[in-house]
Amino acid sequence: MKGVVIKSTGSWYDVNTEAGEVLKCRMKGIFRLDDVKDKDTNPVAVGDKVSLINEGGHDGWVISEISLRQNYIVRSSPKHRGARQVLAANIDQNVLVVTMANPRTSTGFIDRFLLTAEAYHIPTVVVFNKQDMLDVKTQRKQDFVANIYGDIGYKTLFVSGVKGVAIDDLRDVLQNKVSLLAGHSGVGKSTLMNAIQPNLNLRTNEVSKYSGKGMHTTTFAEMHALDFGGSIIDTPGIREFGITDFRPEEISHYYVEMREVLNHCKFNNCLHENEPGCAVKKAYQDGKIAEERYVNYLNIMLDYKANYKHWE
Ligand SMILES: Nc1nc2c(ncn2[C@@H]2O[C@H](COP(=O)(O)OP(=O)(O)OP(=O)(O)O)[C@@H](O)[C@H]2O)c(=O)[nH]1
Ligand SMILES: [Mg+2]
Ligand SMILES: [Zn+2]
Repeated sequence: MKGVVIKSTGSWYDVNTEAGEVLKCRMKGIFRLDDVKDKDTNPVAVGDKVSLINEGGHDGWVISEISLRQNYIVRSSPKHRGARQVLAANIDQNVLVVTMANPRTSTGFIDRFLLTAEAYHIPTVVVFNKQDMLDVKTQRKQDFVANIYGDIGYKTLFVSGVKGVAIDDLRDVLQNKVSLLAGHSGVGKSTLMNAIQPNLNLRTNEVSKYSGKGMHTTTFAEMHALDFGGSIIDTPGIREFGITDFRPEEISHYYVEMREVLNHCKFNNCLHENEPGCAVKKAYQDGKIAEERYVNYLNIMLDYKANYKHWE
């Protein structure tokens, strides 16, 4: 029997089989894909294609094999420093949900997410939710931020899960694809899914008035089939998006607008900080790379130096 993992709670996995039935399965023994690393906290992720065998009885379904992944996206584990957690596997696109207020998503977070997605060759659509909540100042901020990403080729959408704004546009983006829905807790991921398909009835929760942050309502990633074709993976809110797998000199390759110019740097190991003859820094000074993007890049580099001393 073959199927796709649609939910993983640690010890049990829900697998949607080719026969269209959802089976509760266990993992037996320790076997791993080649691209599953020791530092992974979860050997099987939502979206993994698996084979099942029945070892007898109602609870007897066991995952016997994991198919090679077409791709996957990871974040650093919120619990174990240095460990990584696979958010989902075999995805066609990311839908990154952001909000400019309540809670506020920073461009630093967006950039870290996008560069990880680029590294794994997964296209990302940036969805600005809560359009009904914007005051003049936040609207201006949103225009500014959305332009940065639109200018370098990312598709952007402006929606409201609560007021039903542009939900049809979102459906168009999702149709017939496997999409990963990601973003901070409280940005409205589950609310948007309910707007797209009300029979999903996912649990949502208010943003804390005290901290201005979400309540981490969704606790496990789960894949849901869409009536109009495709499927979508709701995920728990991501607090931070640490970058786990890259070397510092790789980072600029995953910044789409830097990738175009970095071959012209004088030194081929240029980190685009203060090296002479740096084409990236020149592009920034000439206004061809947005200041926010470049400053976030420098901050990512500083982060590396503070946390990943072992790379030298
Ligand atoms: N005003 C407004 N509120 C929204 C909108 N979308 C979601 N919300 C509210 O934002 C809060 C958080 O929504 P959720 O859907 O639970 O957020 P989430 O991203 O799934 O959060 P986690 O599951 O914790 O990661 C809820 O109170 C929603 O009603 C919107 O478009 N406008
Ligand atoms: Mg949720
Ligand atoms: Zn350079």
